[in-house]
Amino acid sequence: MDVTTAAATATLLADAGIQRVFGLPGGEVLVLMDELRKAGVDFVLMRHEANAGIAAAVYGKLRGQPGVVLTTLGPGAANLMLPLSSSYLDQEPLLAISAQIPDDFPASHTHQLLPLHEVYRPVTKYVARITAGNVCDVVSRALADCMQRPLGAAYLTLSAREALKPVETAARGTAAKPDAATTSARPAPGDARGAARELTGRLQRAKRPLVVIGLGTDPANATRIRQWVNGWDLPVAVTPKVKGIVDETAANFVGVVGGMAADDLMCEALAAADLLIGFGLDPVEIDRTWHAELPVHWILEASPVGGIVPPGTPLVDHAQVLDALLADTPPAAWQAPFREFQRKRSEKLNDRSGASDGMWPGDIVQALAAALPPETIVTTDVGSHKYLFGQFWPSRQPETFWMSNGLSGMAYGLSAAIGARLARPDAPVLAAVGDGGFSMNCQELETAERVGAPFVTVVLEDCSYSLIKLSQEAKQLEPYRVDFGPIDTVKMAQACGVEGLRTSNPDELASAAKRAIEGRRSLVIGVPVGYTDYRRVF
Ligand SMILES: Cc1ncc(C[n+]2csc(CCOP(=O)(O)OP(=O)(O)O)c2C)c(N)n1
Repeated sequence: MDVTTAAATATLLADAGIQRVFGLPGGEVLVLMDELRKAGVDFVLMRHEANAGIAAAVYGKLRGQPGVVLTTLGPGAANLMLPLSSSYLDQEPLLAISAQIPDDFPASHTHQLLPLHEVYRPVTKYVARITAGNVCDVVSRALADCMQRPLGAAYLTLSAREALKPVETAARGTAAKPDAATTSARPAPGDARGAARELTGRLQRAKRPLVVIGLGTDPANATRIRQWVNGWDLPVAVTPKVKGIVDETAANFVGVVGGMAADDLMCEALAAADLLIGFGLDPVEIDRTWHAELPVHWILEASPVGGIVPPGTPLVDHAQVLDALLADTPPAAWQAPFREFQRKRSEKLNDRSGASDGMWPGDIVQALAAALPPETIVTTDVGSHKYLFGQFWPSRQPETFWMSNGLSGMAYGLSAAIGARLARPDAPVLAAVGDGGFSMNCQELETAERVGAPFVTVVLEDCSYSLIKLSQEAKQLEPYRVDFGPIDTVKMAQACGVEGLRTSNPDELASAAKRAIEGRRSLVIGVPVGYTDYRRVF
């Protein structure tokens, strides 16, 4: 019996271990959607394609495979720019598939016709048209490319007409199944032992070394990294996207670098180091230029996003380097050289002088961190609250903290929480979002309920795009068009079928969040905050 191109696409995805595709359909993708259903791949129906793409990417990264998002042509496909850009800059593997106008339509047919391949090529690793003649190769290659480090995106189109065509015999079963575990293996031509030896030599001479771990680090190496930095008592910092790769409550943890709260302090700490070790450090996360101005000893296993490898830096396998280091004894003993920075960092959370009437930002983080289990997955949106949580949420386990940082795109937090909850059905999930970001996609709370992905959302309410308001102030500009009126968070939650409450009491916040997480229920908690309080925490 003839296999259609849509059926072959669905089977290839199912065979690659894809269990869910996220999206929002149009008439032109219904056949592929139906084939996915028949192949046992669930369709997670969302309320905006951008949200579906973000949820898919986080879901995929947590499962060690590409997330898949499916949209219609024209407007649905156009809504993919945000998640594809996010996947590109934040290394979250995402395969986007949309419909497209068939090639053999008359040239005068311009309805919903966009140059999608040309638009998405610069932010993806692979773009192709699925046809009856190439379906196996194209789908397999797209899945594999997403998982090559640096992880990223691929974009495929399938027209409704092509979807129905029988697969050409030559195209059947020609492609090997992509295996996420092997495709994500890095090419590591460099000399790992040599790199470890050189690093040990530099550490022997250093008085104030600081290991800075970044996005180009595979969480699979977390155990080795912890053994190394803890066993050698090395001061360690992380960028936001790898929060949790080391235990942030440990004595050797210096802080989060890369534009979060207390960034001036972190930059001072970086400048005070006499050996900066950029372990998988990727400048895509850093909004200043210290990575280019300070001498960094890079330990990279793949090129950073953007492909610029610092001159003279060999690419080496991190696991091999770490194994070689662990086979050695510490070359020196360091006397907590960043103690003063660590003290000042934690003081920031508790300096309430001149605090507003809102809940003190430090209390929000500390109350929730004390109440929720260490395996809680935290997602944030983008804004002042992201800087707060990015710096001060004490991540304790790998892959438990998710934010948009390379792109820094608002409306990430709730979508990421849905993806995380579906990927890790047993993990508690907390989304911390601003009231601006919340109003961009709070309708996905209904999605979360419908697809069985409950999580707790804390909305920091200050009726403003506060990060931008603070930036206006810093530039000594007049306050202008950065405030908005309140939208009742509690009613919004209830309108989506989710329980909501508002509190100004940290204990009530913590116990409500805890109860909801223990009861595996969704809950939205509105917390009034004063935007001026962020000034002190930053
Ligand atoms: C899609 C998108 N639009 C605009 C911005 C610019 N921007 C960054 S933070 C921010 C304010 C976010 O406000 P809110 O969600 O209320 O969070 P808060 O800063 O108040 O914590 C804006 C508009 C962005 N990063 N992403």
